[in-house]
This record gives sequence, structure tokens and C-alpha cells, in this order.
Amino acid sequence: MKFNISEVLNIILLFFLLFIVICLLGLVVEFNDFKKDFHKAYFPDYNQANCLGCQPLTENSMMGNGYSDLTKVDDDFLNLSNSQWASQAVASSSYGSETGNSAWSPLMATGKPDVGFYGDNGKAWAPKNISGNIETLTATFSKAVYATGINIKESYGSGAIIKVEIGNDADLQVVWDGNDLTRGLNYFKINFEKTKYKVNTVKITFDTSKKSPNEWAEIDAVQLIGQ
Ligand SMILES: [Ca+2]
Repeated sequence: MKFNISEVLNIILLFFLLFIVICLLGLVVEFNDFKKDFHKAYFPDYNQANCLGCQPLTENSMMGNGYSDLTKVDDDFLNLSNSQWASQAVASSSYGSETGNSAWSPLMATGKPDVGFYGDNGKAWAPKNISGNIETLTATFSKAVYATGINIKESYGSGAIIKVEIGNDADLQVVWDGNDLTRGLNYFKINFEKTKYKVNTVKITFDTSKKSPNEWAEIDAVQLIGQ
């Protein structure tokens, strides 16, 4: 088979154009990854499906200082008798700092609930990776009590909890395991027979492959019931 010079040039040109198209596709993928990380870092309200209404981080939107955006779902839990909100928390990983009070750090799951909508929000704890990991959030409470229940406010990526343990510091026992049916902005509620000893620790285990793949599992607040 013989090629004339113009056919050879056409083939080279075709390969060159193919190469350019592949490079452009690579750039688009890179840019989308960058955009995702950028929004996660600087826009607490970012939702991958719809970024309308994204607001830059401010002291108020990050920390809830000076205003409240509690929702009706919180009403039943704010004034429960013999209840307390977590005072400290540590996690297997964090999108924010591990120990400080930056957005998405474990500390964002302590205190009263302050996330007012279902979505990505720096006022809740989020693990480092969006999906595919087993993660834990361990909350401690200032007063040890004979416990009868736990309420966990899920604010994004709901449905990923697989196990809940309670106890005193390191000495823990399982009080629930199974499929978390929580959907949307809601509380995961567990009631159990009063513990025979005082507890101050709640450890929550997540399988982040169990929720929507485009959402981070985020916890706004953890409440312990007992006296
Ligand atoms: Ca919170």
C-alpha cells in the first residue's frame, strides 16, 4: 500500500487533533476536581447538585455567633428534661482541624444544634473523605449520668450510622447497630433501658458508603439523656 504525502499529513493532523481533544478533556476533569475542593473549603453551604445561594464563610456562618438558625426539627430536643449536649468531641478524621474549632472540625458537633438546613455546612462535623470509609465520632459530656437515650442530629449525608456505643471514657458497650434510616435534616433517636452505671461518652460509627455518594456525612449535635 502506498500513501502520498498529503494522506500522510492528513493522518498526522488527525492524531494531533485527537491528542488536543484528550488534553482538553483532562483539563476539564482537573478543573472540576479543583472547583469541588474550592467550594468545600470556602463555601459552607455548597451543595454539589446546586450551588445557588453559596455564601462565603463569615464568622457568623461558620460558628453561629450572634444569630440562630435552629429549625423546627430541633424544637422537640432543645428543652428535654435531663438532657445535655456534647461538650467535647474527637473523630477518626475531619475535614476541618482535628482539635481546633475550624469549620467541620469535631468540635462543630458539640453544643446546641446550629445547622438550620439539610446541606453541607461548616457548623457540623464532617470526615476528611466524602465516601468509602469507616469513620467514628466520639462525643463526651460534662456530666456522667445513668443514661436512657441518645439523639444525634444528622445534617447532611444522612443514613450512614452503623453503630452507637456508650460508656465511661474507654470502657464502651454497644447500644445500637444496624441500618440508619434517617433521611434529610433529622435526629437519629435511640432509647434503651437505664444504664446500671454512669456514662459520659457516646461513640458513633459511620460507614460513609451507606449514604448518598455526593454528600458528606455531617453531624450537627449529639445529645445524651439521663440523670
Ligand atoms: Ca453544630
